[in-house]
Order: sequence, then C-alpha cells, then structure tokens
Amino acid sequence: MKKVREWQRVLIPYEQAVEELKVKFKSIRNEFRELNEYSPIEFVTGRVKKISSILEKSKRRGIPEDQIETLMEDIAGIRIMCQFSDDIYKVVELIRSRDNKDLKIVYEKDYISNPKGSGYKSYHIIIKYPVQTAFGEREILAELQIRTLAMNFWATIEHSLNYKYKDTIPEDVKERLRKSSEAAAKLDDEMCEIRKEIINAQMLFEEKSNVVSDIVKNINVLSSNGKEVEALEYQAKFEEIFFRGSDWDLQELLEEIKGHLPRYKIFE
Ligand code: 0O2
Ligand code: 0O2
Repeated sequence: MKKVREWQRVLIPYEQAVEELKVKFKSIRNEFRELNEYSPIEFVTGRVKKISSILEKSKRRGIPEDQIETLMEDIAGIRIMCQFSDDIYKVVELIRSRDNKDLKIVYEKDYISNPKGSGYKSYHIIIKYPVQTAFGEREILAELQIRTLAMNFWATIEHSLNYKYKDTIPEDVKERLRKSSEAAAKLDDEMCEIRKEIINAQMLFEEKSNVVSDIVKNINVLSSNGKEVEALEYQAKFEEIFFRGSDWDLQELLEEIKGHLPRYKIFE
C-alpha cells in the first residue's frame, strides 16, 4: 500500500483541478450576474476525495491500487447547484460546448431521467481535465455533478444517513427516503411551473405595454395629420378598451388605427 506521503503527492494535481474548475464555473455565474441576466448556476462547490474514502471505495469496487487513478472517476469532484431543474440541462449544454476545448467529456450519467434505486437524482458528467504541474502536463479524471437545490438537500441528508448506518439503512428508512426523493422532485416541478408562469406573465405585460405605446403614438400621428375627429374617437375607444377590454381588443384597435394612416407614418 502507498505511504501517506505518496498519496499526498498523487492528490496534488487533483487539488489543482478542483480549484481551477471551481473558478471556471463560478466565473460563468458571475458573468451572468454582471450582465444582469439570470444564471443557471446558483453556486458551486468542490472537493478532493479523502484518502480513506479512496481506499474504501477501491476495496469495495475491487480496483487495484495501481489502477485507482484510471478507474476511479470522482477523486476530483465538482458540484454545480441550480435553482430550477430546467437549468440543469442549460449547464449540461454549457459544459458540452467546452468539450475538446478546456476539458474532454468522457461520458454522462443522467440520474434525473433514470434515478438510482435509493431515490438519488443528479446529472453526472465525467471529464478529463489537463493540469499543468511542476512536472509537466497531467490529465486527470473529474466528476461534475449537476443538481437542483432540492436534489442537493435530499442527497446531503441521505449521504449522512448512509454514513451513520454504514450502508445498512433500515428498510423502512430507505422507503421513507425514496418517498422524500419523490417529494423533492414534486417541489422541483412546482418551482419550474411557477417560474414559467412568472416568465409568461412578464412577456404578456411587455407585449401589452408595447401595443399601448403604439396606439398612443399612432393616435398622435392621426391628430397631427389633421384627422382630429378620428383621433378623438380612437382616444375614447382606447380608454374604454384599456379598462374593460382584452389584450386582443387592444391589438385589434391598433390595426384599425393603422388603417387610417399613410403607410410611412405608422408606428409598430
Ligand atoms: P460566494 O460568492 O459567496 O457564493 P471556497 O471556494 O474554498 O471558499 P468551497 O470549497 O467551494 O469554498 O466550498 P464551500 O465552503 O462548501 O462553499 C462553496 C460556496 O457555496 C460558498 O460560496 C458558499 O457560500 C456557497 N454555498 C453553500 N451552500 C449554499 C447555499 O445553500 N446557497 C447558496 N446560494 N450558496 C451556498 P463562495 O465560494 O465563498 O462564494
Ligand atoms: P462522496 O465523495 O462521498 O460523494 P458508486 O460510488 O460505486 O456507487 P460510481 O459508479 O462511482 O458509484 O458512480 P456514481 O454512481 O455516479 O456515484 C458517484 C457519486 O455520486 C457518489 O460518490 C455520490 O457523491 C453520488 N451518489 C451516487 N449515488 C448516490 C446515492 O444513492 N446517494 C447519495 N447521497 N449520493 C450518491 P461517493 O463515492 O459516494 O463519494
């Protein structure tokens, strides 16, 4: 078995990779925020697996010590948390767009479409990542886990229970965990629906305010073209529709006003 000092040496490029990847994903989040745009990344964490966990996992999986670095894919791990489940696939696309640039995608595991028996949900991408060390370039494997805040909450609790029970969680607790994973998924779906509602409402509001501003501008054009009577009629109609009519009535009114104007003077 490797001496602890040797392990420390082995883990140096993994530590560097985790630091670099954290900076890269946090920068994506910061870029969106600086542009006042919505960021699909809420926050990012990362860790290098502890030596004890590496040894325990290699024993459990029957991985020979000299093959740990080529067969254990999550010695370097990055976790990207998203607010909404839709964001996960946006982050996956962002990562795919960097394939063969600063990282190489080895394969992907979609535990969201295919959750694990435990109820675990997350999107995993295994990558190869080049690290420049004092002894030249080293390409290491890293695991990117992309999940929602609700998935992360569930996984954190379940992981700590596993730790407490040393992989022998009683059957009734397992069943309750599976149920709570479904509840977390329902929460994610609800939040996604609310988000769509908010975005739709914002778009409808924007559309209505554009139509209103076009109506007002075109009534002014009618008036300045000597069509004072029509302008006053449309003004009254507009007030009536604005307070009592539908968005569709407003759109129709705009079309009607445009019909009375020379083509080159229409606002749209
Ligand atoms: P910011 O700008 O405050 O988000 P390190 O980079 O070493 O400081 P590391 O190793 O990435 O930290 O992991 P750590 O300490 O677990 O936390 C990583 C980042 O995630 C920290 O922000 C935390 O504030 C943030 N974080 C943890 N839990 C939550 C959470 O529930 N919600 C939100 N929004 N953020 C959380 P940073 O990296 O200091 O930067
Ligand atoms: P850590 O560092 O404690 O998180 P295996 O670990 O053998 O089951 P494999 O093939 O290495 O599986 O990869 P897999 O299944 O993609 O899992 C790798 C990591 O995903 C795990 O790392 C966990 O972080 C997470 N994970 C997978 N399944 C579960 C689960 O049922 N519950 C929770 N909470 N997390 C899970 P490790 O090795 O556990 O290490």
